[in-house]
Amino acid sequence: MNEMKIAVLGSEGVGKSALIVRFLTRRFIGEYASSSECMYSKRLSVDGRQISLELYEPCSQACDGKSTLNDQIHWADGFIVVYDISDRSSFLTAKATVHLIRDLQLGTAKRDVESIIFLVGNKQDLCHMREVRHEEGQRLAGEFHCQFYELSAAEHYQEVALIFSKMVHNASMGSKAKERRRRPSGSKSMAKLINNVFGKRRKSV
Ligand SMILES: Nc1nc2c(ncn2[C@@H]2O[C@H](COP(=O)(O)OP(=O)(O)OP(=O)(O)O)[C@@H](O)[C@H]2O)c(=O)[nH]1
Ligand SMILES: [Mg+2]
Repeated sequence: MNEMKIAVLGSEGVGKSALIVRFLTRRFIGEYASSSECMYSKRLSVDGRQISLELYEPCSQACDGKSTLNDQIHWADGFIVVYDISDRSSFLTAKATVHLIRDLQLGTAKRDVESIIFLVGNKQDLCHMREVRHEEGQRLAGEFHCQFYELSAAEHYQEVALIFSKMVHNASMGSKAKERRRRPSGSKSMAKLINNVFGKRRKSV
């Protein structure tokens, strides 16, 4: 069984949990507790191979510390960097994150990092409140040679599923020679996930 580790990064409230849970359950669930980091596990079959997939979402507050982000970058096989198209500051955070991933990955391994970083502009349904133009996302992705998607976790299940399966495919093609680090936290049980989903109410967008 191959192991695969994907980190879903981005500033607070951009929809990281929404995207992950949409992929895992097909459902859009609007509210999540965000006080702790989360690890989600799923087994799936890709190109005829069994893969044990781990999706990691750091606590967004802790994400500010560069050393923590460094750990996540060394741990993961692939990165989904999310911003909210209606929040320019989240785009700037995404830019800094992509920058750091490229720097660290290029510094530690000579493998092709382009296919394992996806830049994702979420909340496309809020286009009437848009602060980041589609072309800006495209340009940033072009600059860093990563893949760019714009979508809505709330409205587009197919696109969300496509992104995750593409990432799993791309990351599984990459070299597995990278030394494994300990994962940042333990796996999240379904009970904890459900707790997270229903445990805390937050203002809807
Ligand atoms: N309109 C709209 N709202 C969304 C979308 N995706 C997420 N949201 C909302 O944005 C808010 C934050 O979503 P989360 O999934 O908790 O975001 P997060 O990035 O996990 O946030 P933290 O864990 O707090 O860092 C919630 O109120 C979601 O309902 C989307 O595609 N469209
Ligand atoms: Mg979250």
